[in-house]
Amino acid sequence: MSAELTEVEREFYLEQGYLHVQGLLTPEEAAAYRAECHRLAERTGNTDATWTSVRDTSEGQKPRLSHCHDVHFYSAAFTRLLVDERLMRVATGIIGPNVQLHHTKMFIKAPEKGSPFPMHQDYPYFPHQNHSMIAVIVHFDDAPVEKGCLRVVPGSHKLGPLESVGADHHLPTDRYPIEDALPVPARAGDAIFMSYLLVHGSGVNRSQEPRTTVLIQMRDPTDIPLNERHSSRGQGMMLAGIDPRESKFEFAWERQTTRT
Ligand SMILES: O=C(O)CCC(=O)C(=O)O
Repeated sequence: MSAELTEVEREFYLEQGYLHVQGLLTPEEAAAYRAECHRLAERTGNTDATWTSVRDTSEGQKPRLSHCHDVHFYSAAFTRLLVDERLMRVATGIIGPNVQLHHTKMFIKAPEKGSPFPMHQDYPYFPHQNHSMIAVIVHFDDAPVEKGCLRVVPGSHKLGPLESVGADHHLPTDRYPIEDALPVPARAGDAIFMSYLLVHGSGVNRSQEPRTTVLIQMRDPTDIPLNERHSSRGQGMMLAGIDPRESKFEFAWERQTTRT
């Protein structure tokens, strides 16, 4: 890790596997991003992303979760968010000076029945050799417990990859019930960073308000993916520093061609 984090932040992240940064964005910035998300959801229509294992639960009401993958391909506001210096201070502090985009996704948990996320690690979706991958969940409105805030198992990143079940790769619900995990309630403008090995999930949004977030997944560019299943638009874009793997640049007229 670089010296970008404070000592307290560094210790907390290393021990717990996540870091809750309060007020990373101002309330005004969060409100503007929130409006951008809701406009995007209106433009892109019904894109429910409720996990298969919870689709038919929740007291007979179908849970709802609006979703958009690769948000930075829909609005330049999100492209600016990706390289926000306050976000990159923490990302480089955890990953190192070079930070590469893996993917982004917006989630709007509907009021009253906003879908839960079963407890899981992000690891099985995009395993990497050195486990440099982290996510940050940027909150654009308040996410108290009743809104289905993020829940984590502190320190679980130290367990390494765990065996997951089902098509959506969640952890066995009897061993990892959502209710037993630590709630991390957040305010609009807060950002929660976490290792892709951290066991996490979130509950149902039972409140009258939607819960609006964007999740950004990032890695060290030298970390090697163990499979190529999870590709996204813009993957590989550098958010901080450089890609040290780059092959030497050549101007077009310097290239050797075999044509005569
Ligand atoms: O937004 C949340 O509550 C959790 C999202 C999550 O865990 C994921 O997308 O992997």
